[in-house]
Amino acid sequence: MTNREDLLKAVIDLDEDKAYKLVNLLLKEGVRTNEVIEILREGVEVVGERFNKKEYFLTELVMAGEIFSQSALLLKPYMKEDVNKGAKLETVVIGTVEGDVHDIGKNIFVTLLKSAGYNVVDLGVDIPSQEFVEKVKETNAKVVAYSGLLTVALESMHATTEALKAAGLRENLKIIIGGLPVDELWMKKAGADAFTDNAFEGVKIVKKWLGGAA
Ligand code: B12
Repeated sequence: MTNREDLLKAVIDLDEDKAYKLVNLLLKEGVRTNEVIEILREGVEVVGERFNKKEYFLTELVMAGEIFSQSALLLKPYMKEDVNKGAKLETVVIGTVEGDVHDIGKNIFVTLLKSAGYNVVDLGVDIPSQEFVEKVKETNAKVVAYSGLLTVALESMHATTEALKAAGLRENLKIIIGGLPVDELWMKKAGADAFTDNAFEGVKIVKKWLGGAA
């Protein structure tokens, strides 16, 4: 088995120590953070499928989340090398929308945006629409980003955009949504301008909007 396959297996088997060793090994071998994240994601996706089939339970979901979060910390120093600096220090407001507490993917996107030189205001998880509105107003942000992994997050994303519209803030604002289930339909229903399930792609989109080296 290659180290990549070993890592995938370690995540699926929830073998924490082995997973961290392999992440470090791959990084030392020069494998890009993007690729390591994709392997980890594939692993937690299998964990999610097993959870659906009732082969794994909430404890295993928590474990999978922990493995991903800790691995993301190992990746952090390498991410800086994998994104180019943005030209301007514009502000991006981000949060996981109301009803959803998944934040591992959001945190990866936040790290990448910061590495690219943006000023990121991370509201956290389970954020009511009004909190997004207040922060956008306060910071004069040109981009707002919603993260969400649960089906119910779509309703919250829609509500947040409606609240931004009601506050008269939508016109000069770009909205990007991200998370495992997002697609074009979600983007339309959420009233957003862009979507992606890849944090690196997300940074490229933000750069296109705000300026900065591609
Ligand atoms: C870990 C995990 C948890 C952890 C979360 C820990 C944490 N701090 O985030 C815990 C245990 C808390 C949890 C709880 C629950 N979970 Co959960 N969880 C997962 C799991 C296994 C992995 C998610 C993950 O972190 N993936 C890795 C990250 C890196 O991927 P990602 O989020 O997609 O992020 C990438 C991109 O999407 C992107 N990105 C993410 N956000 C954003 C935002 C922007 C703007 C951009 C540009 C990019 C971007 O960047 C990342 C890197 O590219 C998934 C299974 C799966 N297939 O994903 C289930 C899953 C999401 N959970 C699920 C469920 C059902 C739940 C619970 C309801 C379980 C329960 N019975 O209590 C609760 C809900 C709690 C709540 N209110 O939110 C379901 C959702 C089903 C659905 N359709 O709604 C899933 C799909 C599992 C399944 N197959 O059933 N969960």
